[in-house]
Amino acid sequence: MSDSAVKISGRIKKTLFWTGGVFGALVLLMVILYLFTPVGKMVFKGIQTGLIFHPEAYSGALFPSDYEQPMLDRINLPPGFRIEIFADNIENARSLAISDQGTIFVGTRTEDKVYALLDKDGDYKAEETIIVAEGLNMPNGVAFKDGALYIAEVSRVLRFDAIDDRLENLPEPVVIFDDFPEETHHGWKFIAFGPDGKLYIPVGAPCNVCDRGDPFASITRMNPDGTDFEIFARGVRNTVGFDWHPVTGQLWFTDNGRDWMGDDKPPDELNRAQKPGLHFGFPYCHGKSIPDPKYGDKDCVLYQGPEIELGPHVAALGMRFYTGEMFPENYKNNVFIAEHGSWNRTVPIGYRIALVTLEENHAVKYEVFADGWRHEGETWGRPVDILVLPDGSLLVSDDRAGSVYRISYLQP
Ligand SMILES: [Ca+2]
Ligand SMILES: [Ca+2]
Repeated sequence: MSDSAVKISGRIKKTLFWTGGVFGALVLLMVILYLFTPVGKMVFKGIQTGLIFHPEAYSGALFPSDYEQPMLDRINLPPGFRIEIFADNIENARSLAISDQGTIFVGTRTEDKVYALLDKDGDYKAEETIIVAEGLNMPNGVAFKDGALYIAEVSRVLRFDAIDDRLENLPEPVVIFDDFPEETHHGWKFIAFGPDGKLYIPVGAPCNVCDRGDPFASITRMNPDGTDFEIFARGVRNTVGFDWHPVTGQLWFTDNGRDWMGDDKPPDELNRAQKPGLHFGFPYCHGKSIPDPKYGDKDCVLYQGPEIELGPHVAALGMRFYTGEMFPENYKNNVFIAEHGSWNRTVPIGYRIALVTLEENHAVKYEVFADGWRHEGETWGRPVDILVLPDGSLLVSDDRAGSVYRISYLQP
């Protein structure tokens, strides 16, 4: 071979070497990025079989959208309904409660604050936001009773007496209870007062699936002064929303199903507790009849199944019975559910408000009432809680867009 031929062959080898190297590095980078997507994680853990390539599964996963502004023109509602901003720039807006005087309290989970929203002129737009408390540990839960605001942290419950008269000059809180576990996994709490005058407080399971015994995976209750603590219901993985039926007075609650069992199971749940002492299945059984792979030898008939199975991984959080007069008659005493939206599913689901219709004290129908918080692969908002205002309109909190919306109805 001549010298020039050797030179050319050397150059080809070099080019091939570098091309191969760059290509290999790119492939490796793509594999690493894939493993960080929700689908990649499921494939890696063996929960998904086959490498799934569905555009919906990835959009927004690697490069999350920076939409953090409400995009209300994207929301779909039935005819006659409209949605507007009640309050904006409420970072991580979570649970909602209303006082006698109409002050709206908003808890947070990733912030350390609780807000009060004031609509002073009654136009259903809050013109003032007051930080009621800060420096708290996941103060997700807020409730109002007899002039006092109650706030639930992970392990404590605080009470601020005569709150409405003292918003400008906030009182020191009274700690009514400080004995809840300190685990933060599912440790944030939704709270509400029942028709029995007791404060209901769930304790989530501190895990995806585990059996840690009382008081984990339960709904507890106590008097407003923190006395007579007891466990009301067991087998509840993580409820972040409940309400009492306006006629029967029975407790209904959402429960978030476990993760890593595949895209389509288990379902989230809407449950009904007709009496104290029931066990709702977790961690042994999910939905109506899905035994857990880890605790698979239990007969699901032994547990209280849900009233209705909701979408898998939808993250059903806040729920309220519609007790207002503004909406058409067919909404009366039916259930609105805020679905925060999935993270543990190939094709995302949720990011909407669902409606569950009841007949004879049983849930018979589950349908979408409002959607569009996830639009063309971009999640710009995530509904958390719902509150019926005295005029019959609904407030909806959104912890991604940091907003509180109002949904109203006018006969079309
Ligand atoms: Ca106003
Ligand atoms: Ca259950």
